[in-house]
Amino acid sequence: MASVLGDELKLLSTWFSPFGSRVKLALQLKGLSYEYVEEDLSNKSQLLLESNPVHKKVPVLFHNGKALCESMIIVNYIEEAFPDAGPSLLPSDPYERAIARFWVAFIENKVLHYPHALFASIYPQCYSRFHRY
Ligand SMILES: N[C@@H](CCC(=O)N[C@@H](CS)C(=O)NCC(=O)O)C(=O)O
Repeated sequence: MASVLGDELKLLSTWFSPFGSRVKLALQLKGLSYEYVEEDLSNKSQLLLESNPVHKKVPVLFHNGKALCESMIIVNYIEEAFPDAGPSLLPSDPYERAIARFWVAFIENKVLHYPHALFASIYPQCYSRFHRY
């Protein structure tokens, strides 16, 4: 995998997170090397609490030590911060890009949340008390 000179990427996530997998896929498609740190959501690390104080959720991507939260924001950031690495994650045509974003929203609302909700009901200790499930 290509590493961008001087850039250090670290992903904080957990193995079952579809949102973390989304970021892993983007990094891998771009050919960017990164350090992976597994988070234990039943005993959240200081790193997670400090880097995502609003939601306290994974994934969090650290780029040269700066934290980014929310998987789609991270994916868009990867695209913008590394335009020359690997293929573009979205089509260049604005209409095609809008269509791709439509399907991202569809998958987010209709597909991703179901296995996630099931997992949350099995392992409630991994999810916030005020989580929407
Ligand atoms: N909208 C967030 C969702 C992230 C999310 O729900 N992460 C779960 C793991 S799959 C989490 O960290 N849960 C911990 C909690 O709810 O306290 C994103 O896209 O990054």
